[in-house]
Amino acid sequence: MLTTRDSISNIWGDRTPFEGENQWPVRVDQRTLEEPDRWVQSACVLCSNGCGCDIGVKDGRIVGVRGRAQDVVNRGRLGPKGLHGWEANNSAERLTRPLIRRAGRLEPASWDEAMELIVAKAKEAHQRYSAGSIGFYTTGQLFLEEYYTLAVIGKAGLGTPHMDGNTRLCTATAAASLKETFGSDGQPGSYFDVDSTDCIFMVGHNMSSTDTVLWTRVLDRRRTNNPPKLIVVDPRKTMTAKEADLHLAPRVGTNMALLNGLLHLLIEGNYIDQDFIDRHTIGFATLKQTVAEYPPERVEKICGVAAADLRRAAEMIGTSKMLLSTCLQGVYQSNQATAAAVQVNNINLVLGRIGRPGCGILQMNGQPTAQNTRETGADGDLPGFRNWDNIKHIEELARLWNVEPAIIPHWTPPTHALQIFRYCETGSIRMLWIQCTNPAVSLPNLGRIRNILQKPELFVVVQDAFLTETAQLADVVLPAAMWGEKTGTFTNVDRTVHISHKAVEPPGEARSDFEIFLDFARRMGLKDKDGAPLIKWTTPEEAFEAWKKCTAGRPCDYTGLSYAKLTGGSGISWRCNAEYPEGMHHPYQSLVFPTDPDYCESYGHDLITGGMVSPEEYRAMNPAGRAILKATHYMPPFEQPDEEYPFFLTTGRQVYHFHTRTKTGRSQPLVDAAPDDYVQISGQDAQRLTLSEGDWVRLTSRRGMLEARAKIGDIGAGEIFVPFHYGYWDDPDRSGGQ
Ligand SMILES: Nc1nc2c(c(=O)[nH]1)N[C@H]1C(S)=C(S)[C@@H](COP(=O)(O)OP(=O)(O)OC[C@H]3O[C@@H](n4cnc5c(=O)[nH]c(N)nc54)[C@H](O)[C@@H]3O)O[C@H]1N2
Ligand SMILES: Nc1nc2c(c(=O)[nH]1)N[C@H]1C(S)=C(S)[C@@H](COP(=O)(O)OP(=O)(O)OC[C@H]3O[C@@H](n4cnc5c(=O)[nH]c(N)nc54)[C@H](O)[C@@H]3O)O[C@H]1N2
Ligand code: SF4
Ligand SMILES: [Mo]
Repeated sequence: MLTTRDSISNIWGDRTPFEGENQWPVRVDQRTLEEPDRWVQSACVLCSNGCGCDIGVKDGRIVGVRGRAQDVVNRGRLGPKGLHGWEANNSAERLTRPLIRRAGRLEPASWDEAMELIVAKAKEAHQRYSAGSIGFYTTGQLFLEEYYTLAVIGKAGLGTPHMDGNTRLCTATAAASLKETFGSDGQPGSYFDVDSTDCIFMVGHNMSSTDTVLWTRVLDRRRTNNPPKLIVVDPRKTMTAKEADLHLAPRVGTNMALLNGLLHLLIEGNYIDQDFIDRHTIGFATLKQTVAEYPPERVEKICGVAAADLRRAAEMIGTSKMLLSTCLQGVYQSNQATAAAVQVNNINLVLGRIGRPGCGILQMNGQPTAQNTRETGADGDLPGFRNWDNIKHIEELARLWNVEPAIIPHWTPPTHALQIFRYCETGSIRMLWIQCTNPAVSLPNLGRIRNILQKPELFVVVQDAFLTETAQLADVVLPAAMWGEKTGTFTNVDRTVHISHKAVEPPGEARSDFEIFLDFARRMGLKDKDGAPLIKWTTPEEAFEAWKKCTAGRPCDYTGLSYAKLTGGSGISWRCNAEYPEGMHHPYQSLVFPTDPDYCESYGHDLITGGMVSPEEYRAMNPAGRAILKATHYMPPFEQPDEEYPFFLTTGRQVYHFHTRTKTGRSQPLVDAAPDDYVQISGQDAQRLTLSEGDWVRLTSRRGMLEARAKIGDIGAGEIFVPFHYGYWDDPDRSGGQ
């Protein structure tokens, strides 16, 4: 038994100050409850940071983890979730057998029975109502090989456009903003930028709680004689904001005005790099004209941020030599999400701060493998960042998979998750297969979602490791193997690919998602156009090799990677190919962006109306390898506080729990550290309502209701914050977000 540090009381551990690319000292964090008899290489799946770790195994059970000293992402460090979350694997509540609903009750069944029922329902729906009657709602937490298999089944086997991930609630905006600006998804920045930058700008990103190990890297940089400046934009005074040199606290939903104001000051103050703008971007004139309408005094009125503070932010950013910008849910889940994320891209671009050390953009992901959902097309996009609106890209995939181009859905944009649920509600989708996500807790408007999942005409399959709130509403439940119980690869925010080897057997009859998808394809008899099996791989490694072929020549080129290369050392970032065999920190170091009309992933949208830019319009714009500066005006949120509902409610995370707590809620130290929900409210509002710390509060909105204890302070007047982790399973008598 070894615990190198108490990550509950000391979340980030002790400081190891450093400066300079790749100079972050090693600190190996370990928590093992028994002495392992072997260690198995993996990476953590409790956030998108992607820390390299080894799984400690004794007598066929996981007994702990330790960080991998040689991994470039974390140099051995792990945060509280990483050090504790593995305990869920050993929970007695794991699903061990398939379940089928019979006479209203979920009852144990064999795999044959469960899979035959799923296949019969899928065939029936397909034959009677076409492939459009089958929908998939997947996740940001499976492995690359699993997603790619699923994507090929959906696109080339069934031909349904209705496939999306919970990444729609999460970081679809990151992808969308990168497509609008750079023509394709793919992270411009790298964690290495933290090592050398002199300025960090975090917008709506509570890094100290949600990417604890990346935050550790930031803190270690800031404890030197030459610390990078830190500017944080968040309505709450989070632990992240408390560390900042400058904290801008805009009203919820006003990012757009603040960022336009900042762009205006950067242009007006002549901090911009005109030569870079002329050579490497288009759209500057319109951007300049648009943001000119956001002088600091107007921004102050809209956002509540003092004009002097905005000026100071512009000066701090403008006078720096480098800039690392990050965005997360305070942008992506807020008003004008894509448009605001795009303005953050624009800030780096007008300053010419991209594609070199210390100069990056991290349009963050949240879930550990969200990047792969997008790359492989399991979210509806096309694999390898291909463009569904470009027939040449469709033909390429058809050749690769040996199918007719017509089967690959490309006649309309891919259906997004909320529209999939809408089709389930209206009845055109008859079968919904949910994997590795818990929408009965995590989708908006829960009452409605639970009603949809319970519709008798809708056949619902849920593939999970636990009998979640969602699984309880399913017609068939498939018990899934989790991380540690299967082999595969996944890619973190800064494109670093890790391999996670199988360490232990799954409990009971649980099977990996990979095996389940292969079995489905086999039983469905999915074939290519020569009558051979559509899915031509049987092991994760073979799937990875097939995936590599799909990425050749695309921005996310994996062709230089292999299981052997990923095993033994550190994770490696793409693009990784013959030209860059050790991967790339800055995919845009050449300053040629993937905006060429024949190459780009998307022709983009109007950021106010969402209307698509046509291929002809895009060609006329002729970006030809230059980044696109897209300008947008601020629009107030559709729903504003009023007399009946006087507060703005936002929801998010706290450090000790992951999402709906199916994992972290099964680790006693994490439960003890954060046992319950809370309602964060300002001191001013608490006084007015005569609320004291810990008092019970009932929140009601137009859509639901929730009861929890008050936590007072560190938030603006008129605003309320609630962690979204807490569902129903611990106290059925209490209202946890109805
Ligand atoms: N501990 C922990 N870490 C996690 C996760 C977890 O569940 N727990 N989940 C992972 C996942 S999937 C995700 S997506 C990430 C999310 O990570 P973050 O985005 O960092 O976390 P959130 O708490 O969702 O939201 C971030 C901040 O946005 C602020 N905010 C709200 N509205 C606005 C606004 O209008 N403007 C601005 N500027 N800020 C606003 C909130 O006050 C909040 O502090 O975390 C990942 N890491
Ligand atoms: N109110 C509010 N709602 C939100 C958010 C918010 O900030 N506020 N954030 C949104 C965001 S950013 C996110 S990412 C989502 C997260 O929402 P969810 O995806 O619903 O949350 P999780 O609890 O991570 O659900 C993952 C499920 O997969 C299961 N699982 C784990 N490993 C495996 C595996 O290997 N295979 C299979 N088949 N199952 C497995 C787990 O048991 C769990 O039930 O919530 C979104 N909803
Ligand atoms: S920062 Fe994220 S990936 Fe790293 S240990 Fe913590 S939860 Fe795991
Ligand atoms: Mo997320």
